[in-house]
Amino acid sequence: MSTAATDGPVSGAEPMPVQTTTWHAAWLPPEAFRALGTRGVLVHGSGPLVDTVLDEVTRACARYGGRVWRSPSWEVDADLVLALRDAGPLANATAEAVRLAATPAVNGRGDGTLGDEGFLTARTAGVTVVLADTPAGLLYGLFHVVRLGAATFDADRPARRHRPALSRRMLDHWDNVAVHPVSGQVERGYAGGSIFWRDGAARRDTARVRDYRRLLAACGINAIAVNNVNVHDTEARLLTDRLGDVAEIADVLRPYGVRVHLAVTFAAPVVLGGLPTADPYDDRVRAWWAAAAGRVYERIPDFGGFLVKADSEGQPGPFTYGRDHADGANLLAGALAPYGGVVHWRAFVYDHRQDWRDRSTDRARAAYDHFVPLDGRFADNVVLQVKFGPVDFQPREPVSPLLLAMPATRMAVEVQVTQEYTGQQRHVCWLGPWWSEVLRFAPRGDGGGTVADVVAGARGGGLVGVANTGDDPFWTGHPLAQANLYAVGRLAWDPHLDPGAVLDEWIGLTWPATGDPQRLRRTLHEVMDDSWRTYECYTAPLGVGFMVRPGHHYGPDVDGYEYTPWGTYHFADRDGVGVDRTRATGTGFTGQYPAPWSKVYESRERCPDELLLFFHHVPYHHVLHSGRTVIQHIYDTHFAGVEQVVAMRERWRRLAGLIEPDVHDRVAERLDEQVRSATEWRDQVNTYFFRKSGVPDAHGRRIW
Ligand code: GCW
Repeated sequence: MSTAATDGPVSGAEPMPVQTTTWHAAWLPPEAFRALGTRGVLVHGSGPLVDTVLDEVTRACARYGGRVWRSPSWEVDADLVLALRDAGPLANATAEAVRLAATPAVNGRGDGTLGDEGFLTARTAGVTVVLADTPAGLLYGLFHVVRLGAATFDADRPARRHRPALSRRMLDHWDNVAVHPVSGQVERGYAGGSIFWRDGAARRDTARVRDYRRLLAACGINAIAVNNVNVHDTEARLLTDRLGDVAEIADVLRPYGVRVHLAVTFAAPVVLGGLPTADPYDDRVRAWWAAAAGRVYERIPDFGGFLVKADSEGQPGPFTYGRDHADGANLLAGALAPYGGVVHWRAFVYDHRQDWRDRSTDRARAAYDHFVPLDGRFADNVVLQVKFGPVDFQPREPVSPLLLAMPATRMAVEVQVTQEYTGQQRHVCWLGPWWSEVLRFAPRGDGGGTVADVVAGARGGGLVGVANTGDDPFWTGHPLAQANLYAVGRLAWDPHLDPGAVLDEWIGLTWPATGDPQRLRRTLHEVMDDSWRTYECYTAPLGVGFMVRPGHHYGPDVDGYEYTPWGTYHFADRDGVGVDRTRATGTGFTGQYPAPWSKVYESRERCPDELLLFFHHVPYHHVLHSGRTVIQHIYDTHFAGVEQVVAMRERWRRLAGLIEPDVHDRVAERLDEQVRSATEWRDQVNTYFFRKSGVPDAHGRRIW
């Protein structure tokens, strides 16, 4: 069971970090609480998460000289009131007026509440009021105030209701408990070791996790899976004799509204329970899962549920028993249902042992072909977790058609915050704009619903990000990669946020006290805004994907996957490049989309340039919408990409002295590496296509 099919060393790009006891404050430095900490603050309500709010406010006020009251208290001169609406009358007259006024305002909308996690803000007569119906809502309201900073107090604001669009906002940690010989402590981890596990055991010091839970709550994350979806022997036991370790993490995260989920192996009844089978139709198997779930809820009453990678890359699954994935998912769902738990069942199912000669098998088709026939058969507490693109977290892919094709199934969209295919946290690659594009994609064309709508609300499965964090002093290896983690939470809360505004929030929170905030903000935008497109420029062209070095997936290797069983090919020859996925002459993948996209992608003429080689095999002289030929586009973007990275590095240099030297140095080091790596990409890709095509660069630049 522990022999997952992972193609080579997967976290080998970085040496294990030096153990450290201090770490960067990320987006919650004490200064971020200054505006709040200088005020008089009343906290009204009770419950463990309200205690958390009080504790945060108390710490801020102790540091910056403010005052805190907890209701009931009648000597109140607060200029910020954080209150549960149903906790009774408020001592502060203005706040009480807002509370009373809010009731009809809220009642008149939607379900008449602020929701499980929502809150209302208003400022009037010198008092800022945050109201919530639940302690979790109050906590999110507090972090809203932190985000606004001084602006919380600068002018009157009408009452405004805030509710998360997506109720499930989750991070999946691909952390192993035991260091795996191939995938290491954290599979695809580029930020050191795990903050939960080390060398086969739980890390007993929870200080790091305590800081992490605050970061998560402050960006809106409310669930995490604490172990890798490739479940090896040691990790399988988190469900049974190592459950205590999971319970301890859950205890730490609970006061910040973050629920714990566990990745489990489908073979658990066999490998842990000693049964001869894991067949979903076997009564002993059902009983085993029911008992296992019962034990979990005894220890962790608010346990979120299971996460399962089945029949994928060597992980066991229902296919072994001639059952389908609805049978498999419903088995686990049945065990969790009495307790309100949910199964996140991954749709990443494809044949990783295909023959490269076989042109009829298309990995992009696999998830849809497996799952669409099962629509309507999944239990209510199953969430089908679908990677955003049909292949594998590439820097450019179309949106997975599966997300659009199962109206009777709860769906979550999965994005990769850890930068496996986007520079492994050595390259600056700000992914907010990419995820925003995915979430706003309208499957049936403009005017129809979006991907965000599919995953939104109580029935939607939400947004899941594969975590990019570890025990690195900067949390994410590359300090600027913190912004990606922040963004995944914020975009899950509100997928319509402008990613530029999210970046602004992150900058403001992370560096609240810098000498020249405008220069810092401007430079960070210059460095980060287009960094994802820059990365795309110097790597695989026009959506064709991969071309990375097999195994660790860092750096160029144009033909690295071309003759392998993994199903990721570009088919370059002397005449052209790209994968024919049309219905007319190719694999038929375009037929998995509804109109208008089925037609747009089918047509070479209408297909967007950036996805042309994903859908079509075209000659090098094919002219793009941009007016350039494909081959000239390849040359131009690769030269431009490197120039952009060089410019980034120069801009970053000019920030020396404006931010902490350790942050500056770490980013500077990584930019040197990014320039080196981008240059290597440019030269290998350009040379490869020059040699294949024989077409010279129109501008006579150096190609090797
Ligand atoms: O992209 C691939 C990665 C694997 C990963 C797999 C998955 C956890 O290379 O390392 O395994 O995706 O998403 O399951």
